[in-house]
Amino acid sequence: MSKVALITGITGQDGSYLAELLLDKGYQVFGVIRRSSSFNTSRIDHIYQDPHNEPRLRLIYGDLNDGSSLNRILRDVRPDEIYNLGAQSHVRVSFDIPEYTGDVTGLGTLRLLEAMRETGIQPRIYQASSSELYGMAQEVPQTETTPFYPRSPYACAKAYAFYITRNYREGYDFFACNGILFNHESPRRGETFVSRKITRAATRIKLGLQEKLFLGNLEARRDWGYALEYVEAMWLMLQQTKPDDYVIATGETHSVKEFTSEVFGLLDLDYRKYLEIDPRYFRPAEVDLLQGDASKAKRELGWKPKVKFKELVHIMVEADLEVAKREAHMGAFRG
Ligand code: NDP
Ligand code: GDR
Repeated sequence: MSKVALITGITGQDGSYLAELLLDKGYQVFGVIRRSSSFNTSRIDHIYQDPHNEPRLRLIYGDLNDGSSLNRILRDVRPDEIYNLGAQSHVRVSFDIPEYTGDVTGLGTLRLLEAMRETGIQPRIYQASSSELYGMAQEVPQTETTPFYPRSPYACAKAYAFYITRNYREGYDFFACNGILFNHESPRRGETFVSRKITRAATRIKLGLQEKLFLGNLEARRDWGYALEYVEAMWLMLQQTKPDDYVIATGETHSVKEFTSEVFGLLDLDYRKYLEIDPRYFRPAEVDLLQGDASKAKRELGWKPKVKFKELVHIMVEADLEVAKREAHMGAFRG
């Protein structure tokens, strides 16, 4: 009998890589999707439409805002493992829609845990916690014992989700894990996150499709890893003999300016000619420096990252150059 996994957020960057990983491992995968007036499954269409995966990948309508849908899904799917990746995940946007962010990203996790308690169906559960919890970092590098200091409505919602996950583990004996993942990127990263925004803009500039790149704070430093490797850590957490919380990171930190310079450099461009600062991208409260220490994950999960900063940038630039070439080709075709 193959294991059954339920993924919230399957249409996102991480959900798509995780679905691929679990299908490769022989799982039956169910993904929760939200109703949308336009298609939002572009990251998973290639696996959904692959006849080889039929009928091992199924999509079901549901929403983290809607507890009754989660109860119904649990009863129908009866998963062995849940990966709760669904969230309003954009930090800057969380300042514009704080209440909604709290509802989906914070209370959404509680709704899922309560659905497990109410139905008595208690799979192992992974909660997508975040390095944003460290916010105004109290020490460098950050480990599982570094105190949290959230700096945005998003991070406050993730703090609630982190603690409620731990609370259900301690209170009800749930096999519930928090993965405290530092920033991880890929060619599938959403285009409004800074890494992808830069690789998209620079490759488009290279092909004459765009003139400028507008960014906010260039001094913020992040520990950027490769999403494809990070989803493996999620799976590993749920395969252990006891549930726990783990930092997942590369251990390196680089500024937004360094990221920009590296991207443009690979394309033989001088970023200073194209970059402009737009204060609209500044945040009311910023997270200045993140650098993770993933020693515990290495020790206990046997997980360590292979792709570091330069290789990650290279992967993203190569992929976006292809996207830009297709756009240029379509433009020429349309005349
Ligand atoms: P994305 O923004 O790419 O994906 C978010 C997913 O959540 C999408 O599938 C989205 O669906 C879904 N979603 C949004 N609102 C709801 C809702 N109300 N009910 C159900 N699903 C919803 O995020 P990532 O893949 O980058 O990240 C995955 C998770 O990990 C998120 O929880 C994020 O906060 C967290 N995280 C991410 C890190 C990173 O660096 N990427 C680092 C640490 C934590 P739709 O397509 O319909 O919008
Ligand atoms: P972050 O990622 O906030 O760390 O959250 P993001 O890429 O949005 O920002 C990183 C840093 O870049 C600065 N920045 C800009 N950011 C964006 N988005 N757009 C810009 O134009 C820009 N200019 C400068 C930001 O100020 C910030 O300091 C991501 C999300 O995936 C979260 O869901 C996740 O929890 C954390 O990573 C870990």
